[in-house]
Amino acid sequence: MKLIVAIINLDDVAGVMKHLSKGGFSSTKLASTGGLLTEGNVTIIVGVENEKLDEALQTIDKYSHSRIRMIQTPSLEGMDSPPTEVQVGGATVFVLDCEQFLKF
Ligand code: 2BA
Repeated sequence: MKLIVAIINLDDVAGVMKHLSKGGFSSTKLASTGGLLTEGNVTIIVGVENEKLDEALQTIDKYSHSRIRMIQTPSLEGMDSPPTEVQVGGATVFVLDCEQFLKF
């Protein structure tokens, strides 16, 4: 079994979770905040059987979109520096081996 930990844009999470659920996947949503932008995003965790991993990852990929954000970089020696573009997302995904899955 695998545990997917996926960091997703707030605007995409409803679509991702709806389609995971349609595909028979259970998921849990946790509020999170990006370290660079310090904006809210969402982390979802999904426990999946090994043979269903690709299907779950494809669903997360399909319903997560990338966005361009502007960030203000720190000024140098008091001079204002222009805002810098960063591309955020689609999803940032970690796949972990899950040793045990228990429900009591
Ligand atoms: P943030 O930390 O707010 O980062 C937003 C975007 O800023 C990132 O988009 C990336 O394009 C850029 N960025 C962040 N840190 C950077 C760095 N040290 N050097 C260069 N560019 C940097 P994404 O890569 O799509 O990440 C979206 C969100 O996913 C991140 O929001 C963070 O919450 C999470 N994330 C990304 N990589 C991670 C990692 N290795 N570990 C934990 N969380 C991660």
